[in-house]
Amino acid sequence: MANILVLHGPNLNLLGTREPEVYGSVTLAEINAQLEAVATARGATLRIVQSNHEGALIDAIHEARDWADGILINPGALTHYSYALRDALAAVNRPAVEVHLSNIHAREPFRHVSVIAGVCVGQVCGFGARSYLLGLEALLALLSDPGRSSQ
Ligand code: CA2
Repeated sequence: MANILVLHGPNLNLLGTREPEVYGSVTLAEINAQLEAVATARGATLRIVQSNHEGALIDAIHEARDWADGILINPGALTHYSYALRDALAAVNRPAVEVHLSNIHAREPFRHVSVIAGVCVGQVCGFGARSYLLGLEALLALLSDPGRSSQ
């Protein structure tokens, strides 16, 4: 059974309450419920953390070393500049999938760069809440791949 850390970065607690034209009308609680449903169907366990604080996200990544098999992360705006978050993901040596609701490559130039992408196995963006579900499916498929070398 796979244990997955799901991380939501700054401001994602506001989902569904503001800017629905950019981020949709689904709330974070609804996204989390959908993720739990996928996890249950796949026999996986999730621990879900949302924080508006970079350090709290980094602490959760460090703690994941002790229990998690993989990490699903929407780093929010930290995506574009947090080398500290990148270093934390690299340090724990667990496969991570980066997800975004919006297509960051079709938005303002500063959002085109992810400093996180290089330490993730892949990125899913632009599919709204479905990006999270696709990202979780991809991570679970990777973890159950018999040809994958263990960490
Ligand atoms: O598209 C995404 O998932 C983002 O990670 C969302 C971040 C943004 O900074 C990234 O460039 C792309 C912003 C999250 C803020 O979420 C809000 C939700 C509702 C109202 C206001 C902000």
